[in-house]
Amino acid sequence: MKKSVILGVATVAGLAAAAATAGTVDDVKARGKLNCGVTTGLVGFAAPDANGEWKGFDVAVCRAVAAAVLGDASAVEFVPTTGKTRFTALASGEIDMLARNTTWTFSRDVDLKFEFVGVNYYDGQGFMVPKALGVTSAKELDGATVCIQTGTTTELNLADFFRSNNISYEPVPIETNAEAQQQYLAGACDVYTTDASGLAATRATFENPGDHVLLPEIISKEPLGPLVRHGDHEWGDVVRWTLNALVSAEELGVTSANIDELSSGAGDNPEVNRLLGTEGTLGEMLGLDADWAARAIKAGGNYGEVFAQNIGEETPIGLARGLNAQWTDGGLLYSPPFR
Ligand SMILES: N[C@@H](CCC(=O)N[C@@H](CS)C(=O)NCC(=O)O)C(=O)O
Repeated sequence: MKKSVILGVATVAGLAAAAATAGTVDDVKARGKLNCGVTTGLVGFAAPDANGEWKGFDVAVCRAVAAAVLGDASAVEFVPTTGKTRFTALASGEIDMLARNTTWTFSRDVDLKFEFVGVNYYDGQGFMVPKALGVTSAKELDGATVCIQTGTTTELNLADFFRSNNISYEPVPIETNAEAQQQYLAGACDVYTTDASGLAATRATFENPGDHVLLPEIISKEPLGPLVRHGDHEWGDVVRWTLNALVSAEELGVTSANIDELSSGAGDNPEVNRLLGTEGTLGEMLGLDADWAARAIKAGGNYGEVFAQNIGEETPIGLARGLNAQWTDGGLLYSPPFR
């Protein structure tokens, strides 16, 4: 068992090393389409709507990159991946980037040979239980059956948490969120544990969300962000600075409502002008044109607009900005400067 796990990891790293030599920016341009790895479906983050169109907070990152590189936010092939398949899909070159509630960890960066380009959602692992169980703390879960997605940090944190609290659990391994939801609602497990944002998104789709409670414990740090293969720095820069453009746009007050006016050079803030390409040559340095960031921001709005529209307090998912507020509002979002 152990051997096959080690071999599996070695294979992913080997694939990544092989695929990283290719110039992904050129591949994407030549293909005319961005292959973007997402979840198999998590409403609010990445899921097809009634018309089969992918929507969500992570989907917005894919669309922003496609808009920046290809000038078309719809030029994206969304490739569904599970917790287990996502890394092989990226390492093998099947996808150009992964934008799927993936936690930035040491071993994924260093050992699996990926490059996290930033964080688009600061999260932590939580627990959901049926209200009827009467449980008020995760420490009361001794002996519980727990639905848990394989190939995730969730699995590892769960083992750490129960061990350090000297309690035991019985894992019910599952592959996708849809399966977790089904198993949990059918009573196959007492508890569902995953990133708190995933729990909120899952609970929002329940017929009676009020029958389920999120326990107070958040047992880990889960900085979620987009990633690419190690070694292709030009591509890493494109994805990193596209994400930064969305974050900076919010900080600088660039919105869907004023971007057309500001992109015509009407603004008098020099950083906004550099971001939108009316001053300086940042786009050229990235191998793109001057309007790359303006297009990325227009695709779905700035970071705050993307958040509010897909997962914010006015949506059924109802997430507060919390740690994902701008640093100027007491949160952790902090884009390096555009200069
Ligand atoms: N952040 C954790 C967990 C990510 C994860 O797989 N979350 C599940 C539960 S929200 C998910 O995205 N499921 C969607 C799917 O199955 O496609 C990790 O990177 O390992």
